[in-house]
Amino acid sequence: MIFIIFVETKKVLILGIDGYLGWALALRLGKKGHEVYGMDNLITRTQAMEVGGDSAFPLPSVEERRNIFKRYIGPIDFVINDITKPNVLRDYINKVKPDAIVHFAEQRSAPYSMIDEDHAIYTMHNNIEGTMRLIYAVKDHPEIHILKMGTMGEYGTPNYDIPESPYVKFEYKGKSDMIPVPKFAGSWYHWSKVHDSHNLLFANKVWGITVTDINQGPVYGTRTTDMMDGENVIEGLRTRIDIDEAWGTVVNRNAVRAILGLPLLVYGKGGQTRGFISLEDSVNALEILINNPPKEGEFRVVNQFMELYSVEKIAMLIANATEELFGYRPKIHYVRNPRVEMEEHYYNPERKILPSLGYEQKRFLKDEIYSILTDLYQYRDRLKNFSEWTNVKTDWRNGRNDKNRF
Ligand code: USQ
Repeated sequence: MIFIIFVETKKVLILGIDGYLGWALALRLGKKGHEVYGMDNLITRTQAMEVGGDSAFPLPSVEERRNIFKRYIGPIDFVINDITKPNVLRDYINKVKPDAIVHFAEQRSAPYSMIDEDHAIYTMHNNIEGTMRLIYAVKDHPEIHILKMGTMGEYGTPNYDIPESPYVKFEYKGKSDMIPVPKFAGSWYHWSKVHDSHNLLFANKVWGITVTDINQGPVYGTRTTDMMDGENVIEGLRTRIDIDEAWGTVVNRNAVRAILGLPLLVYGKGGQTRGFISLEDSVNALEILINNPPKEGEFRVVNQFMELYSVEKIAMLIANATEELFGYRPKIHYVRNPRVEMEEHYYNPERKILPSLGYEQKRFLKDEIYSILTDLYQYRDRLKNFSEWTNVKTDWRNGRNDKNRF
């Protein structure tokens, strides 16, 4: 007997389509026959350069991206615009009438938000305002499913199991009530996402908008299956990969340091534990959440991560793989932690929703690190230009620029 699985195709609007996750998700959705619409103000391209970085792989222009997408994947509408501007989003949503909107269009770097007062205020303004524009654009449209990319860092590292729900029971002096899950973020960036989550929760309560609030851990990886032609990556389909101190996350950035023969950086004791997820698994999870929306008017919280690792363990995995692939072993430097965070702590977030939707992890960090190192190695001459900017630059405690920074 032959079973045919029918997946309804949808119109999906990706805000932040030019980014690491946005582009990778666009490829996936396009490949699966969904109609892909995207908007981006391209600011990450400029902001990465502001701090001495750039994508590890050269990034095609928007025009080139549109063309290569059409050639390999299918039709796409990729609009350059800023969602924080009045009416931009409302007008585009009214034109496209999407089934789902995935919101990545935010300043996504914790260090960038901690550089100084101006960067902190920019982060708050940009992130909160963009989400508020989205909320007002869809307030009368509960039929549109909003998937908001938040972060596991909204919770901080509490000494209790992190629930996967908007509310939790709170007891005080013999009385109890359901309150929003307490959060204690670790940077202005992470706090901006907490404020976003609260604003969305309030809009859900008042107007019944339909939301999946995704709390994702740090993402790693240089490719997804949608960028591949057999064993080879189609270079023009690659997504941006940041590797500098502000925009590169701990796995990708230390992988570049390994390629360049620099010591891997572990902040403080290195016991900081996070819920990591590969780019491939992130895209798979988002696809499942889009295909399985919550009920109209529901606010669904999803903790999106696959494996818990300490940053020390990650450095060891990278050192081992580098030695195996290239015959030298990078040193591991334990540097004074530039952040204010716990370096040893309990960490046990709940994760039920994705498994309940049939989600299965496809990539594991201990294996994926080999493809990351192999991909980056091809670009080592380009990466040498950014080596200085992979060093520690931003110190949470002084809250201003390193004097040699710019
Ligand atoms: N760390 C090191 N060495 C480094 C860089 C970082 O030990 O060279 C440590 C940090 O102290 C931190 C952990 O690694 O404890 C993670 O840092 P990160 O730079 O990989 O990630 P983070 O700044 O927390 O932010 C990243 C993304 C952000 C996303 C977040 C998910 O930039 O957009 O929201 O991961 S989470 O960490 O769960 O909040």
